[in-house]
Amino acid sequence: MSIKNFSRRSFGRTVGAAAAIGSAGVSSAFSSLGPQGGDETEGHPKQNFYQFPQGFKWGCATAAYQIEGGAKADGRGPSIWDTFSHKPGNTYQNETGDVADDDYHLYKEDVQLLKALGAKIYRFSVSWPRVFPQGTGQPNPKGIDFYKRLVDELLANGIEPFCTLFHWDLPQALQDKFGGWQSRETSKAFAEYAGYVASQLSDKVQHFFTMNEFSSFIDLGYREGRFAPGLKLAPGPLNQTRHNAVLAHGLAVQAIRAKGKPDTKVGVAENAVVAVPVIEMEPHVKASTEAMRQLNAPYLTVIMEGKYTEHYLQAAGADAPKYTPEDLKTISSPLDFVGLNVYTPTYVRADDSAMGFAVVKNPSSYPHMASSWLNIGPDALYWSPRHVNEIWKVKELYITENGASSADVLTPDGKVYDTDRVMYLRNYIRSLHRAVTEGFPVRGYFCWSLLDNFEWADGYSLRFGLYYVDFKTQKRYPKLSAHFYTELISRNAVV
Ligand code: PNW
Repeated sequence: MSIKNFSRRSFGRTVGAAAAIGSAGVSSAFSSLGPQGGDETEGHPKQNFYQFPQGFKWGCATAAYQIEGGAKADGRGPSIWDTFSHKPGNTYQNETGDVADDDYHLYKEDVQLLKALGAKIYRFSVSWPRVFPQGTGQPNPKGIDFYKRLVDELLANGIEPFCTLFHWDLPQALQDKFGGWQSRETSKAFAEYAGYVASQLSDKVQHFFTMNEFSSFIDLGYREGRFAPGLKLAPGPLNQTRHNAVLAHGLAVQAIRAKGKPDTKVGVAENAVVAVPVIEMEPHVKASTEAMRQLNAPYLTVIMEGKYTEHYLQAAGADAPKYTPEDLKTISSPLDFVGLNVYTPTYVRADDSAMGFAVVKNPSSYPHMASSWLNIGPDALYWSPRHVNEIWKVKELYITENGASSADVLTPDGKVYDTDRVMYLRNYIRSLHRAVTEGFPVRGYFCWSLLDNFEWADGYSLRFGLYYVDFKTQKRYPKLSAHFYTELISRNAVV
């Protein structure tokens, strides 16, 4: 495609309201960028070395509190994120998820956005306080109905629903009554809720994730206080809180199996620390494998192994969690698949310490995306599935999140040229391709995220969407990255 061609061709109609984006929407919004399906690299071999296996599933992920809005609609109870975001000083410009993307009302349009990308899978989360406004007790029929309608809409559009049960919006009632995850009463309540949702949705939803990202909601919420509920616990209570969360996961796995349809599949979506060897050679590779186990000790490692690593217990000393052998059995209930949220690498080298590895601190020049923590390291998307498979021999893996924040600018004619996000995705997905080619059982990839949304403590200041959202009008605009992803999906290859 020549430069001349680029400037001469029209940009297509500005795609405004979500409803306006039909299945041809993404490509028509960027029609100047060339046709779909062909190979435009004139004079070059037409082989694509990044072809994914047939049947590999591509899709997007979102989370209830980040997109739904409708905070008081149809009997929804408050969550700890409602309380936290309404307390001045906790979020960027005191922003809240009260309205967010208003997906509670616009979900049909948002399903069309997915369809326009060609997505075959969608990972959404259920808002616990929509279904149980008080956390336990009587379910709210209007709450679960919303998810039934969403699932029907997805299926009617050829998109397979993947359901996450906990993406951080704990019912406020459970925080008030039990201190949230500080008590195993909350773990038990979670299992009841999970079983109920499975009983209601598993006729149409096959895959359930219990929790999303233990370290984010526990360590940021109960240790650093940057996330809801905004606590800064001492090491002892913190370790107990972590334990209660993995216990909740295990109890929920059992409840879903007990209450769901027989072929229901259960897993977890974890942002495991990804240990990447500083150089791909022994002994750094070996060191990174051990680092992967040790650095994930309180969450993924105990879930997969049924015990805390000796090093974790030793380092915690008197602050180690209190638990029974039965707890460990529950926590390590067998899973059908593991979901990995992958954003950044943690570099590791071999050293002479007892554990045989050291974490290497990045220099201040290390590149990152708009989020200051989002260091760019495509290799993470190779090493995460490789380590998890080599250490724990999993049946199936999904990349349950991967994506990037970018300082997106909407041009007057409704375009967003997020070249940095495209660069990020292209390189990460190439690394994923390597993992798949080497035989690690990754079955699908969910891009974070479908559309710009409430980015927790960062409010609406950081945008992760493939679709740009004008939060004043609720109009959605496909970004350049949406066009990129549409092409990638249609060819099942990196473009
Ligand atoms: C994940 N960190 O969160 C979540 O699952 C999403 O809800 C979120 O929007 C997305 O990644 C992008 O941030 C994280 O500070 C939040 O390292 C913070 C961190 C990592 C992940």
